[in-house]
This record gives sequence, structure tokens and C-alpha cells, in this order.
Amino acid sequence: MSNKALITGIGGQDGLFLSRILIEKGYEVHGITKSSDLGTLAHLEEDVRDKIELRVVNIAEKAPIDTLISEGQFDQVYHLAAQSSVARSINHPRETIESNVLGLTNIATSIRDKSPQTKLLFTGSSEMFGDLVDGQQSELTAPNPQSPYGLTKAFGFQLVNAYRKHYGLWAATAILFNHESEYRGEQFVTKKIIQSVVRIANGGDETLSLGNIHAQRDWGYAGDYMEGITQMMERESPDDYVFATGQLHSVKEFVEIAFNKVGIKLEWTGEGLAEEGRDTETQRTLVNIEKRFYRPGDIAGTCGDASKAREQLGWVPKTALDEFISKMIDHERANQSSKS
Ligand code: GDR
Repeated sequence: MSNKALITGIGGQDGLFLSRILIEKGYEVHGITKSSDLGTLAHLEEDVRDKIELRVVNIAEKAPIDTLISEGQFDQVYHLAAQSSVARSINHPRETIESNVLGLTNIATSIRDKSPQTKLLFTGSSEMFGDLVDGQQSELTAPNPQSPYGLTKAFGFQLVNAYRKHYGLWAATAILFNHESEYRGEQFVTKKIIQSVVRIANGGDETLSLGNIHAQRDWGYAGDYMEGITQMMERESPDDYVFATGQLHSVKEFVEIAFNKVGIKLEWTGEGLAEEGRDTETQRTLVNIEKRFYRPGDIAGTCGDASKAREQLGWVPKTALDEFISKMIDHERANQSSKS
């Protein structure tokens, strides 16, 4: 009999990669989404998608989660469902808490009460660490969240720890640093940049407006991180792991690389809100700064130390930044040309 896995939040970028990996490994995959919209799963190969048992369930409601967990008796639950935008959490803290705090509490408590042999993996976030103080952030770094989103991820990390300790559950947190791909949502800066760069390369006359382009992130490829979390789940005893590349890049560098890839070289002038990126050939302004895209409490930088995952799981990020920016551009080009 094949192993049975449940993926909550299967309709996002990570759900797509994770379903592919689990189906390939021979798992029976069940997924829950918040609406009947297929979301990112629309990009999944049809034969893979057909194998997924999909259901619409609101994770913030306890009764349907109890029924699902009790009837499913899953071997593994990957809890991905969350309000995942830091920016949105600032304006919608209640929605973020409902989805992230109540959602995890419902899932973990149902497993404790209805299916205690089920392994639970929670996808945590580097956002729980707040700003980089020195060096890199690891499993031992103390949480110091700055945003409602980061607070919910710190809460989740501690809850999972407590359930593991007090109830003997197989429960663990994957502390994921920024991870991107061609299937990334438009609310995140990398996708926003790529969409605009491709439109401009295709002759569009827009300007890419951004907030803090000096923020630095440790960006990896989502497919690699989802491989890592399945390796984590296969361990006999539960433990938390950081997944990161250990490489820091600014938003500005990301913009420059993306434009370079479509043959446009930028030169920068000005500072703060007056900073601008111009096409060196035409002198046209392609990038500007708008105050509305700045966030209160934005984290200036995050950088992860994934040596524990490397040593204990043999995990290394395979896809370099340059490589996944190309994948994102190719995918976006195909997407835009299919619409024109
Ligand atoms: P982040 O990702 O908040 O790190 O959370 P995001 O891509 O939203 O922001 C990264 C950095 O870019 C700066 N920035 C902008 N961001 C957006 N979205 N739009 C802009 O116009 C813009 N201009 C500059 C931001 O200020 C920030 O510094 C991601 C999410 O995937 C979380 O779910 C995950 O937990 C963490 O990464 C690790």
C-alpha cells in the first residue's frame, strides 16, 4: 500500500512542486485548497493532477479539519496553507492570524486527537527571525519577528515544538528562506520584476515601480526546497531544519540581472525615492521608486545557514539564482505570448 500524504495549501507554488515530487515517489496525494480555483495546479501536468484527490476546506474551521484528519489517517501532513504575503499581513493582520495561527492549531490538534501516528511538517519562515544581526540565521537563532506574518510563523515554530515535546508527535518545522520559481505569485517582488521586465522587453512602455530596492534576501529555488522537506519527512525522528542558500542579493541586483537577461543594461541615478534605473542605450527610465511599496518594519536582510540540512539530510540547493531567473523569464515570455 502506498503512503498517504495530505498537502494543505496545495494550490500555491510550493504545492505544485511538492505534489510532483510525492506523486513521483509513489505517494497517494490528497490536497486541500481554500477555493475550487485550481490556482497554480493548473500548470501541473494533467496525468499528475489527475492523481491528486482535491478538496475545498477552510483550515480556520475546526470541524471539517477534524473530519478530514480522522477519516484520512494520513501518513504525512505537509501544512503549507497560509496567508503568505508579509506586505498583506501588515494591512490584514486578522486574516493572517486566522489563516496561519488558527489553521496550524486546528491541524496540529486534530492530529494529536484523531491521528497521532501522522507525521506533521509545518512550513515556517525566515521572517520569524527578523533582521539579520550578524552572520547567518540557523535553527538556533532566536525568533524576533517584525511583521504580523513573521509573528504567526514564530508562533507556529513554537507550537510545533511544544506538540512534539508534550504529546510525542512527529512534528517538525522547515524554516524556509525566500524561495521563488516560475510559478511564484504576483504579490512577491521577484515575479513582479520578471513580469515587468518581459513586458518592457516586448516593447511595453511601462515603468517598474518598486519599494525598498536595497533590501537583501537569500533567494533559492522552490523546487529544491520542496525536495528538502520531503527528505526531512522521511526521517525517523522529527527535527527542524533551515533551507536556504547562504547567498545574499539585493532587490536592485535582482532587477539588474533580470534586465541583463533580456539585453537591457541599466544605470542608476538618485537616492531614496528619487532613485531611478535608466536604459543605458535609450536613457528611458525603466525603474522608479514609489513610497507605497515600502513596508513599515521591512527586514533589511535575511541569510540562512543550511549546514544542518546539508550534513543530516544531504540537502544542497541545486538551482542557482541566475538559473531560476532564466526559468522565470522563459515561463513569463511563454505566458505573455500566449495572451497576445
Ligand atoms: P518577503 O518577500 O517579504 O521576503 O517574504 P517579497 O518578495 O514580498 O519581498 C522581498 C523584499 O522586496 C522588497 N520590495 C518589494 N516587495 C514587494 N512584494 N513588492 C514591491 O514592489 C517591492 N519593492 C521592494 C520588500 O520590501 C522585501 O524586502 C517572502 C514570502 O514568500 C514569505 O511567505 C516567506 O515566508 C519569506 O519570503 C521567507
